[in-house]
Amino acid sequence: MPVATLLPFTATPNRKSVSPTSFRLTEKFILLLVFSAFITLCFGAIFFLPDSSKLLSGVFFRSAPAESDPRPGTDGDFAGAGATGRDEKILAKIRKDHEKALLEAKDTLQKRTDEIKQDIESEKEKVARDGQGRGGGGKDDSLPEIEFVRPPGATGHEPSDPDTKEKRAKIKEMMQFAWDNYKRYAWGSNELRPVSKQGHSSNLFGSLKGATIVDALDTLYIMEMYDEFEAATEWVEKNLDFNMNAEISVFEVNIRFVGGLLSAYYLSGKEVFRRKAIELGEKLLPAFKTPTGIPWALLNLKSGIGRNWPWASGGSSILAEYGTLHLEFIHLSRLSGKPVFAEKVMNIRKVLNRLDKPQGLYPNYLNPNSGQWGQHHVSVGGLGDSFYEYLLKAWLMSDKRDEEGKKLYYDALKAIETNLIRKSSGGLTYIAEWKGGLLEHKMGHLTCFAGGMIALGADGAPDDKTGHQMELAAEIARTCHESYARTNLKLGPEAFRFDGGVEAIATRQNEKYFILRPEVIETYMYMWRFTHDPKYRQWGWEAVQALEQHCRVEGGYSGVRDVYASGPSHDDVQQSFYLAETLKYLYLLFSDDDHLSFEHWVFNTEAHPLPVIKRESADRSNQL
Ligand code: DMJ
Repeated sequence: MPVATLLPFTATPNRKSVSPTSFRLTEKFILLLVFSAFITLCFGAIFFLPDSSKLLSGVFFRSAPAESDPRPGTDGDFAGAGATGRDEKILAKIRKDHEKALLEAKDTLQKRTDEIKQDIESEKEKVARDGQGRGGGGKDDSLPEIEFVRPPGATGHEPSDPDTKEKRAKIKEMMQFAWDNYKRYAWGSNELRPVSKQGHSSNLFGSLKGATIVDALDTLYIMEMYDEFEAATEWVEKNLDFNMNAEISVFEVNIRFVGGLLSAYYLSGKEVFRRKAIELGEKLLPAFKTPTGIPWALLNLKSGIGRNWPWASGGSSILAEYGTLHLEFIHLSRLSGKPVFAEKVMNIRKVLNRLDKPQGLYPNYLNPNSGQWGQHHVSVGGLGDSFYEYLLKAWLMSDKRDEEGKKLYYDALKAIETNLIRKSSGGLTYIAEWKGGLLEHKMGHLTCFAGGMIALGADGAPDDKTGHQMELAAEIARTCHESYARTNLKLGPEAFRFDGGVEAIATRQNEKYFILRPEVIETYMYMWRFTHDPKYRQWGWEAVQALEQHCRVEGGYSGVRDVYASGPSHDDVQQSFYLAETLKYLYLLFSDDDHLSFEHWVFNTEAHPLPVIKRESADRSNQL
């Protein structure tokens, strides 16, 4: 049978093509109707649906990575256009930018996963090339040689006062107990289950392993537990592996793993930690591959594909997550000779600088595609906290050269004071949360770190001749102490309220737990260093006693489910931050001030000490 006979009539090759003019009038009418319905639908979708209009202004007009246009106030320049010639130039520019943005957006939308992976690979190669340009190959062995100089105060000496000495020794014993049990029952796992005596992992680390080991390295070192430090180092050398198909939290891995490795390097000078920190840092870089350069919250370490928490407002990234990379990434650039790390975090600032801040406040949610705020929730506790901390510490860590960090911090603090800080009728100062302009009179345990932060910043605070900021820090420390003192177990709840007739008390069942968090003790440590008021050591010691009485179990330390109950119900998790932060801050509270002094060290948000980059050394090496 000839092929032609199998084809439908209109497709017969020999048949003359049907011209539109040969349609009948009714056919033409129907075609016209279908066509106009289609056009209306397209325009309707683009201009009238709220999300689509956001897409237009958000993705298409702002999709070029923020790095590509660092000029401030670009939008404003267009608004003031007056003369015709200038108008035309501006219009031509808008048109050109628009076309470029459309092409980029189309390009991105059409990319398949394998192409995205390819982009990531090219980015990785670029990172390696960057390194080569600075005298080394792309591989680990090509890292620039650097002379290791240990900053002062990595270890301390015994306090002269016997009581303090004894308390400090007790805290070291607690560390020994927490570590030995982890080693015995959960070696290599992320965390220990001290009641059931087995390993535990949360999904924050995907299939990464050894969070407790990496988080504890520097605490072991500063407590001079050298055998344990050696065992931990050996585990890192042989087992710490990042080449896995694991989706991790960029923030958690940065503060615990990158931060822990960096500190271990700066304390011990062992190259393995520098190598591993840089290797992991490079693994995190694909998280920044978003239209704005604001990183994703979650990243698959193998594929380099990122995404945000499904619960985060409109696909947003979280302030405390993308805002808590700065310290580690600056050090990664320093240690690797690769500017890419510092560039990524400086770009985050650029994006933030261009945005309007409601009442000078930073909302917790920011969409990485559009570069626009999500819901207007503001908090100095969960979701916001360490962003503010890193602004201040970026300035301090730069030996006070990072003037932008300084300004951003003090401006933000001013807005927090005006809008969020309140005093209860019983005289307790607290930091409330802000939801679209309305205050929720609740303070989280996490927020209690702010006492320490404000004390640390009080020193260089502009226009603070009266010591107002130090007073504020002391008031917050007192409130947080009250949140402990008003419970049965003398441990603080996850969140406490100042409404419904209560002050500094948790009223909701799901806010009554304590998971060995450090923030209140952290604030005591800072307050002690700045004031030497003995009450801070006394409050710290009360916490030690409560931890010993209610959290110490046969196989380690555990959180408790309800701090108002008559006795503890254990949650069976020994969090890695208990060894990284809680015990370290307690130990430093009972140590002399020159042990990890603030003059030479800045603590990352997981209490990992990073050295201040002294002006002289920065000038010498012409570095950050
Ligand atoms: C730690 O992992 C860090 O301090 C982080 O910034 C938030 N809180 C936990 C401990 O509570």
